[in-house]
Amino acid sequence: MSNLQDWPEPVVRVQSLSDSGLCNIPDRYVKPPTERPSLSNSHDNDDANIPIIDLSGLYGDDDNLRAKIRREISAACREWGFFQVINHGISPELMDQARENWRQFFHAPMEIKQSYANSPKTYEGYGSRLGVKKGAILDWSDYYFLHYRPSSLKDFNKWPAVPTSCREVIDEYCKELVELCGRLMKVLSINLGLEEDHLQNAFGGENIGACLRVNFYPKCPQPDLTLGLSSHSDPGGLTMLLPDDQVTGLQVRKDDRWITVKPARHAFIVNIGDQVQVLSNAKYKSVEHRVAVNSDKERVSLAFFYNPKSDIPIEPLKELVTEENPSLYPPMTFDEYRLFIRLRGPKGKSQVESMKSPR
Ligand SMILES: O=C(O)CCC(=O)C(=O)O
Repeated sequence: MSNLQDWPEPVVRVQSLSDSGLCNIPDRYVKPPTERPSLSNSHDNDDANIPIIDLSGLYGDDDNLRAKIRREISAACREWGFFQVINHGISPELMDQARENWRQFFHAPMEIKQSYANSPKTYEGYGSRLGVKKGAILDWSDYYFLHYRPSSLKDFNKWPAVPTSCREVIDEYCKELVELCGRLMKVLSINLGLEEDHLQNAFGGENIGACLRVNFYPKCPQPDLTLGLSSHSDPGGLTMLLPDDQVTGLQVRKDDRWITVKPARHAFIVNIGDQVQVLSNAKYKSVEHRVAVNSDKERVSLAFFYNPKSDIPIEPLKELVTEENPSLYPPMTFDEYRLFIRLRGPKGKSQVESMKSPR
């Protein structure tokens, strides 16, 4: 893993570039024309949106309502791989506090942020690029990455101490999200025709992994030439995204279009990751998404990743493999799998596609 020891070039903070007031972005942020967020293939002005699902009935005792919500989730997983959940049980105040604490962190003096600078070995801390390819075209964003689970990887010293409430709020926020993901995992498992704990057990039961990446997208003087985050599917299991409450930017690929997500108030945006695609033998698919930036407003988002235990083999569940639907993927641990993105950075769906077993 020696090529993950350090960044191949000096790290430049995108926030510093943005704050310098430059009019033209440096060449290394300029995307090839086919990858730019051109208005002709993105649809932020139409009504298209990912499904919004009200979870309140999931916790009550109305069986019909619960069945209806499960059906809505099933359709969203099959048709979109992305949906928003409202009335999910996590307090709106906690969501706002979590986002606000991170906004304050990104507005803290640079020397404080630099004291958390990350390396590609674990990615933990304050970072400004994904992937270690020398000369790569970079994304217009900074981020902070931290581990929440397993407990052996959770290290408060690697979490920001600024603002002072940050660690406590993030701890509470992540705890609530682990519970919400556990509830969604049961729904997905039942919807796949399995026992309700089956999918969770395939993730390693209680020993799941969970981490948080907080994305900070500074204002960009030439937003039509670059992306805040290049197209990718998430390598893990499930992602729970808390988007900015003021600024849109997330785009989801639907067929050959890019749909700009219009977030519902205090919703989480849920998406299927590559590990659920593998376990479900592609009944559910992870979906490409990317982030556009803009010249007027910065944007903050919190992406919480709920992942399988990192050292157990993940392969299609035998209940979902039949003669007509043979296993599409060989077993691979999540540790092995995520090396790809740690080395190469976001690359559409190329990783999960490249895994397909030869036929
Ligand atoms: O900022 C966003 O809306 C999306 C972030 C994302 O896709 C990620 O962190 O993987």
